[in-house]
Amino acid sequence: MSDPAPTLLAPIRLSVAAPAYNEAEGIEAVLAEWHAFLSACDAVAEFEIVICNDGSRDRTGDILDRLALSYPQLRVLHFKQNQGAAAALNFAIAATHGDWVLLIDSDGQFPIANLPDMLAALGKSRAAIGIRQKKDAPFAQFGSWASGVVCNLVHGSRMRDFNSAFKLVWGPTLRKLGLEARGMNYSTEVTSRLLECGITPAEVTIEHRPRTTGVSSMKLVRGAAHRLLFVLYIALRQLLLRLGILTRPTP
Ligand SMILES: Nc1nc2c(ncn2[C@@H]2O[C@H](COP(=O)(O)OP(=O)(O)OP(=O)(O)O)[C@@H](O)[C@H]2O)c(=O)[nH]1
Ligand SMILES: [Mg+2]
Repeated sequence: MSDPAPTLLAPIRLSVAAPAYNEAEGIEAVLAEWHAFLSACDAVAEFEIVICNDGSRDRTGDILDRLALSYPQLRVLHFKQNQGAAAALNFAIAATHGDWVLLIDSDGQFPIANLPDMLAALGKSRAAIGIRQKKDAPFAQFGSWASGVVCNLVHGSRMRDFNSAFKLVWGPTLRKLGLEARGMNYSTEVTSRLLECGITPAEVTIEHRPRTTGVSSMKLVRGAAHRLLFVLYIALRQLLLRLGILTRPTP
């Protein structure tokens, strides 16, 4: 049986889940921003922040461990070796307990002040996606646009930002999705899996800042190749689901 539908009448119990890789330069300010905002947010009854340090080579892990001493709501998980953003995010998601989980990057590009707009947009849906004002390099923008077009086509959906990493998802559903991606395709995968379960995420335009700290470790050519293969996998998966060769997951 599927979980009972969520209601949003009262302040929520929220988990924030994020991957972090070599974010030493900005992570302290980002955590301070999240903590201050969530502590003061009327829509949030209680919160936890679960961050997985993805085998960072800089001081990200040490800084997070130190911050956990001052922020009781912060839980830090560590990978000894770098496993990729999706693996780190999945590990963080599995450790969450909240009724709602906010997926967010830890480089400060998504202001957490977008949360009330996400909550307002939810309506009766179990998920909301933040539509970014794209400021990426043209090549990355094209890759994101093209993969969004193909994913919408195979799902028969019309998501305006299929690959946005900023999402608010009903916790029991998210924790059951059984995500498989390891690298940078996690945002595409979460949207795809939600649609597979019959959940059409609400969408709302959000503020999205350019990266101001740390260094992007995105590998353009390898990233593009992985994205292409991943989108092909999603297309094949949808075909197998339609043919009844795979079992359709329940929300
Ligand atoms: N690039 C990268 N990011 C990782 C990894 N593991 C965890 N992350 C985190 O995943 C999130 C997204 O990575 P970003 O490099 O910011 O990806 P992006 O936002 O698409 O690219 P930028 O615009 O360059 O920031 C960040 O919070 C990273 O700290 C990893 O192995 N590589
Ligand atoms: Mg980023």
